[in-house]
This record gives sequence, structure tokens and C-alpha cells, in this order.
Amino acid sequence: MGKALDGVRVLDFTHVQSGPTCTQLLAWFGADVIKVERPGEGDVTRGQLRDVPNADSLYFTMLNSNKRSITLDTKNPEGKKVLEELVKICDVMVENFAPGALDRMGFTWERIQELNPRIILASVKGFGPGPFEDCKVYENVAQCTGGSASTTGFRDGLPLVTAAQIGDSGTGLHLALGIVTALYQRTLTGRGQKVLCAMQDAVLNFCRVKMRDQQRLDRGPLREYSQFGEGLPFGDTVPRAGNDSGGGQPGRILKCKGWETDPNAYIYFITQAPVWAKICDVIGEPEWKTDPNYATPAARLPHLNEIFTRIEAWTMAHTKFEAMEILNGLDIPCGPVLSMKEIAADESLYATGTLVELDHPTRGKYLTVGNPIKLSDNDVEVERSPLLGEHTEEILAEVLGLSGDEIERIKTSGAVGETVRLAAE
Ligand code: CAO
Repeated sequence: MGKALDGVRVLDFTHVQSGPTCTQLLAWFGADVIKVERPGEGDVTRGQLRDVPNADSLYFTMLNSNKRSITLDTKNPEGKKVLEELVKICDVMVENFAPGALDRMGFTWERIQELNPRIILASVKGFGPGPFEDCKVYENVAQCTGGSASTTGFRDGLPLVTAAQIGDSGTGLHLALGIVTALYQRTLTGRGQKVLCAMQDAVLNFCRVKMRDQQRLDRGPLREYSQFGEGLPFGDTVPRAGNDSGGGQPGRILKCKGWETDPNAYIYFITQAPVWAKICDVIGEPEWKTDPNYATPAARLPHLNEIFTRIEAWTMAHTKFEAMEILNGLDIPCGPVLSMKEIAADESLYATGTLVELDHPTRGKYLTVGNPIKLSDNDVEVERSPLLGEHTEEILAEVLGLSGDEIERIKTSGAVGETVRLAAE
């Protein structure tokens, strides 16, 4: 079976999380991803949050599967020449340096196009053009500036960042879509183009429903927010709403049996309108089916706290998995709060390739999250991340077609790092 991006060559000039997320996805779809790293140190995440001495960190290994690594000092004249040769033969160049860094390196968009008019240059930056365009940005900055933090958390508490890396991984995901779209357009025009994803924009895209609520607020209170039922007035901006779910189907996180000692003994329960009668029966309040205070979605909105307190009395009598089984049997949408430990033990996720165990020459076995996007006509095998510079010679010789003498000259110039040899070799 072939792969969707067979034949696409990606010059991966990314680091940390946002860019590497994007290029890892492209690699899983079959692109040949060549990761360019600074000699000696490489992607800074190789050494961050290290759990095994002298081995690449999980931070790095879990974001750089299926790639090849070449070390190259692009500020060294020989290194710059090698990068130019790579630009000439790659279909896509992906980077997420601080604003202006690529230009300072001598690789302006004009220069890149001169070298290869078909290339797609894809960039992650913190912000698009505007007052903050020159700023460096990390995940939580994007969560704060994209609207997520102001709308996450409890009304009377601090703004909160979410654990889901919507700024980094979320932007990488957006960028990957931009790249394949540009590749498709290139088949029609023959030209490359620039793809830019700003982290603020990606987070805002994920927070679209809160911008919806901001506009609804001009026309009256947000009746599905628990604050409405509590009689608390709304201000002029979307408030934090705890675990209330938006839309017409109110939901909450509710305690389950064992919550006193297990921090994850909770279930998300949605009072979906079409199954309201079943909810009333299962919690032992059959009269709520016809009581005008509870019978319709609109009537229920001012009573959400009371309703969820009653439902919680029922969920607290069951473990989250028992509750899940009973509620699923009744077609009531719900889901247990799963800990990372529980997820890591879920065999069904290994069966689909969403979780994968890999072996690594210096750190041994590790768990990674595989490709969450399943294509029926693609055979995706997740491979371990490369060691720093593991493929430097291979890329110089096989991809660029350089002779042994030329490679030696480049090495002597200091443009590439030390050659990495695996213990087994
Ligand atoms: N050879 C020589 N120089 C190299 C090199 C190589 N192979 N690779 C990188 N460099 C240089 C860059 O050219 C840059 O040099 P100058 O500052 O002289 O131009 C320097 O390394 C540092 O790059 P940087 O500014 O991108 O790195 P940083 O650690 O200071 O900042 C970050 C990191 C993430 C804040 C910044 O890159 C950024 O804002 N990126 C865009 C937004 C983004 O992706 N954020 C997500 C981060 S988490 O996923």
C-alpha cells in the first residue's frame, strides 16, 4: 500500500512543538521529512525534561517520529550552501523560528523562490501582521492571546490555560492542512506559495464558539451558562463557565463513586434533549418528564444546578465505568474522565495505532501517540525519532548526490556536526 504523500520531500527547519507536530503528521502520511538541526545541540527539546540520562527526551521523541536528522550550521558558509541545495530539491520548507530569524539567516522568501519557485514555505509565528508580529510566543501565551484563557476556568477564579496544547500542536495541525492545500494548488499552478499560521489565530479558531457567545451577549444573558440559573448578572464579555458545556445540550462533570480518593472518578454527563425522558427515569425523577419546570430544554435552563445535583446523586452511586455502561445503554451521551494512566492501558488505542510502543537505541522502549488521522488507503507505520545527525551523511550522499570528497570538505569546514554512529553499527 502506498502513502498519500509519497514523493513529497520536506525540509523540516522546525523546533520545539508547533512545527514538529506539523512535520510529524506529514511524515506519517509518507513525506520524506529531513529535519535540519544545529550541530552539537539540535532541537532544544532533545534535552528538555529528560527522564533518561544522555538520551533524547520524550518531549523530542514523541514529536519527531518518522523523520531523518541532518546537522547543519546554516550560519557557516558551507552549511548555508548545503541548505540552499536542500531548498532546491524540496517541495516544502517548514519553519517556526522567531520572527525575522530566517531572513537574518539569508533565506528571505524572495531568495527561497529564486532557488526553487515550486517550493512551499510554511511558517508558524506567534502572531500575524499587526502590533505583536515581532514577538516570540510559546503555548500559553497563545492560549492567553487567542481567547482560550479568558474563557477557561471558573467564574470566580483566575483565567486558566488548558493542558491540551492548542497553541502549539493546534497550530501545527492547521499548518499541515495549509501545506497539503498548497501542494494541491501547486498541481494546478505549478507555483509554490507561503503558508502562515499564527498561533493566536489557531487558538481563536478553536475558541470560535466563545466569539459566538460574545456576540450573543449583546442580545441578552447566556441562558445555558450556570451563572444564569444562579441569577448572577453577566458583564460585557464572555465569562468563564467552569465545566458547563455550550450549545443546546447542557452538560457538567459529575462525581462518581470513589471521588473522595480518586482524582479522576468523574463523568461528563450531557442532558441531551431527545433522551430527557430516559434521564428522568434512570435518576428516579419520572415526574420531571411532564413537570413544566423541567419538561422542555428552555424550562430547564434556570434549574441546571438543581438538575445536575440530582443527577450527581445518581452518578455518585456508580463508578464512572458502571455509569458509562448504563447511560450508553440508554443512548445518553456521557464519558468518563480518563487519567493518562488509564488511557495508556487502553488496548483498543494500541489496536488502532493511536498509541504505539517504540524502541529507541539510547532510551529503550517508550510510548508515543500515533497518527490520530486514519486514512483507509494509507499504511502508516510509526517509527522512532532520529538521533541528532543520524542521517547527515546519508542525506548529503543520497539526497544531494555529493561525492565522498565533497562530504569530507563540508565536514572539515565545521558545517555539520560529528557523525552519529549507532551502537549496533
Ligand atoms: N544553524 C545556525 N543557526 C541556527 C540554526 C542552525 N541550524 N537553527 C537555528 N538557528 C538560529 C536562528 O537563526 C536564530 O538566530 P538569530 O536569533 O541570530 O536570528 C537562533 O538560532 C534562535 O532561533 P529562535 O529565535 O527561533 O529561538 P529561540 O529559542 O530564541 O525562540 C521560540 C524560540 C519558540 C520562542 C521562537 O522560535 C518563536 O517565537 N517561534 C515562533 C512561534 C513558535 O513556533 N512558537 C512555538 C514554540 S513551542 O512549539
